[in-house]
Amino acid sequence: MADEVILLDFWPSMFGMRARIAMTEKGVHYEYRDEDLWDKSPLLLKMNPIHKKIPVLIHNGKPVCESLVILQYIDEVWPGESPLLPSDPYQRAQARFWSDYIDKKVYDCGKKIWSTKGEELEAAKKEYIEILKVLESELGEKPFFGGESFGFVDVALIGYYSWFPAYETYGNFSIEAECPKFIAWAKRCMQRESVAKTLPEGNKVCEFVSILRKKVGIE
Ligand code: GS8
Repeated sequence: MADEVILLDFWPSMFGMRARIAMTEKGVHYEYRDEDLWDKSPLLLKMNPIHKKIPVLIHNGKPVCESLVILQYIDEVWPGESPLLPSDPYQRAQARFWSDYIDKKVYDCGKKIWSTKGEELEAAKKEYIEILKVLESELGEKPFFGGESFGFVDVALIGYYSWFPAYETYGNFSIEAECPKFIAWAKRCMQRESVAKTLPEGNKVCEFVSILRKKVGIE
């Protein structure tokens, strides 16, 4: 019997993008279901009763929650010809370390850029650039975070790139001017079909962020 794979997701989510990119890379056929996060489906509440968040991957009826856990699961179930995680235990540990760094730093700081004003916004922009500079130094001269090929950390990080136009619009700054190496890496990732097909248009994300700003009362 063929695998049944369903992804509960929400189109602007950089967490959901991780699962979409990984499954496209692996050629996994899945059913995409866009959730209304302000009116969550009974299926989402049933499949992720702990956090009630997307993304949730439902594989033959069984849920897997948390995007980095989903990413590792996809890599283990469908290793294919090019696994996302390296085989060397030390390199694997490094990939997990940097994905964890991304989760702890990048999302929250990005959120501050579109949801604050004045001094708080200025501090958030400064911190965001510092975080990207740390990532740039980890990337070094390599084309991708794991080395020569597109891998785990690239998948974990690239979704944020689709939010950059929104950060730049509402933060009134240029990320490319500050972090050209980071942008060069992002453009390299965008050459992959899996990434280009998955990331939403920057102006669509800007429109969505404008709605979020109204919701949090900043616009
Ligand atoms: C984060 C998922 C998340 O924040 C992961 O999967 O990596 N650590 C988790 N999902 C958000 C949408 S994207 O910002 C979500 O589902 N929010 C709904 C809510 O908080 O009610």
